[in-house]
Amino acid sequence: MKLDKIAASFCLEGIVEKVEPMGEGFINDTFIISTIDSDTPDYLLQRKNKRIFTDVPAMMENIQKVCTHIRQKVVEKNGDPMREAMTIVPANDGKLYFQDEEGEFWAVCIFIADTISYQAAKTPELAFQGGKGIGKFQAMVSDLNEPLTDILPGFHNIRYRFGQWDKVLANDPVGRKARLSEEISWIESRREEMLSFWKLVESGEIPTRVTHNDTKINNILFDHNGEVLCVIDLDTVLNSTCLNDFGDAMRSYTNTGLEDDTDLNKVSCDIGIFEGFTRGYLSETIGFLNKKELEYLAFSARYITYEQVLRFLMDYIDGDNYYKIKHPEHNYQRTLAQYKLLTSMEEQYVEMFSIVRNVADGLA
Ligand code: GN1
Ligand code: MG
Repeated sequence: MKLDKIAASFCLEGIVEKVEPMGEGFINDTFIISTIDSDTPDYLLQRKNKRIFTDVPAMMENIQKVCTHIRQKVVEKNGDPMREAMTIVPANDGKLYFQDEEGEFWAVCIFIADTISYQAAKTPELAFQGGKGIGKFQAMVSDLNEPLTDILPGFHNIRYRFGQWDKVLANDPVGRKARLSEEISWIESRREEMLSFWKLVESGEIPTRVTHNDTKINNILFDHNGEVLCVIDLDTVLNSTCLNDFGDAMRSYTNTGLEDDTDLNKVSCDIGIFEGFTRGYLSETIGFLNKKELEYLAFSARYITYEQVLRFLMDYIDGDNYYKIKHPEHNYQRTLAQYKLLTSMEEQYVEMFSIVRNVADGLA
């Protein structure tokens, strides 16, 4: 189906001028719908990846619940709900999505204009603001009592990931396993350590809360004062541990290189950025995080980075079915770069741990 027809299936204000591709997501396809007049908004149109999101209607319900809740909080604080919250635009039939003739699912939200987004955190100050933004987001949804559907069971659950990993390795569908024994040993040698962290989540010592689960820096919109305006890309809002949001943010913020850098010398964990983000994050969350969460905050950076190494390597061994790739070795390249980041975090872990303790003590 043509993009303009898809756009016309949603309750848009104004006259559509054009629909063009935008961004580089690994999962969905994103387009921007521009409208002719300056007093009507532009929109983001997404084709949701139905292979990964097998229940798009439930996902959109989750997103809507979170957006509605955040909107209310923003209004209570006299903020601007059209800029500080995401606005989902329904289809003409009132549903939160449109399903085309080919069975593809589409969703639209208002494009928040005049914002800044970053691919990397260059300064501790920016990291501080990013940390505050994620902390605020978690604080705002901490009293969201409506249940969310678990649309991605096991998303950041390493026990679940090991289940997938073991199957993919047993099948070895494209015969890549034989030459990856070293890389596979990176995963295996840390299996127990990662599982013992996850057991704390399973036992409830580390509680489950409403979380974002994809807190990369490019999923945050900043304003011109350098403060966080709005957290976007809510596809993965789920009940999980707050630590996953902290850890995933650290995986992207602290990386001095690219997620798929070919020059591994460029990849490392910047401890100043780690500290900046931690300060911002804890300034908003210290009131509700428990002792165990604080104790494992620094570890969560290693946990999520490890999980990402596993996911990229697993997808490579599986024949590249999950992540979009730009060339045949892309997932392998991502694996090496994320592993380099992981080892850099491991080397600096003692320092990361004491930064969290010092910042938390300073706020207590
Ligand atoms: C995916 O689509 P994107 O780029 O926002 C992925 C994240 C990974 C990330 C790797 C639903 O996010 O979990 O960390 O790629 N999202 C899903 O950069 O799997
Ligand atoms: Mg994204």
